[in-house]
Amino acid sequence: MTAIVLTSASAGAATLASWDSWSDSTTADGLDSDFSTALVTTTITGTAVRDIVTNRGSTDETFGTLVGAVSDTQALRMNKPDGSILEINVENNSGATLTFGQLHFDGVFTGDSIRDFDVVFVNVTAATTSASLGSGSITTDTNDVGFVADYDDFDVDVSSISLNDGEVGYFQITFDGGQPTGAAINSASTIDSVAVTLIPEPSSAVLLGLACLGMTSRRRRI
Ligand SMILES: [Ca+2]
Ligand SMILES: [Ca+2]
Ligand SMILES: [Ca+2]
Repeated sequence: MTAIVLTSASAGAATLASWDSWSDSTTADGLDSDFSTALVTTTITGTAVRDIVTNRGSTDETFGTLVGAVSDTQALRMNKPDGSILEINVENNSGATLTFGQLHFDGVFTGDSIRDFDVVFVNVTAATTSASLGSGSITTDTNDVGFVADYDDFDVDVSSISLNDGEVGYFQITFDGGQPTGAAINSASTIDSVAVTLIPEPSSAVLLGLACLGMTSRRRRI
């Protein structure tokens, strides 16, 4: 029994939803994920959403550093003004409380575009906003030309965030650090290979283990 509990509890994070090919055809209702478990409804919206570009994309085959992206050449180009936000929306339809694991993404910028980011979680149902979950800066170099390239990897620990069954919320990534006085009008910031992971509820594994123990006990009594 002990072995079953440990195996279940240490199964690790599972991908909840991901965006890599950006094959969404209608942006007005949010950018549909390429993959999403049946547990949730997910979209990406926000003022930073500009368009899907087919001649850019991260080629490192990971969501952040999480292995799994197919690394096609499509990516999300962002609007440049400081304060532009992306919202990764999650509606919990699972019937249980979900605890998130990590938020992963790849990013690159060119010229004077936005590059610093900060992540919070807004629980719409509970009307609460978390403290900062993480921040960082997208860098660029001569290899990261903003087209098809090996983008920078970002992994943000969001395991302090849970969403109850039926609740709606979103991870809000706010971008900053642009230099709009510059003349580089062709510069852009691009994000790709976005994924949110889930930590399996340890309590479920424990309950499963206890249920098995109970069955064993009853069997022994028979
Ligand atoms: Ca891609
Ligand atoms: Ca859509
Ligand atoms: Ca990556």
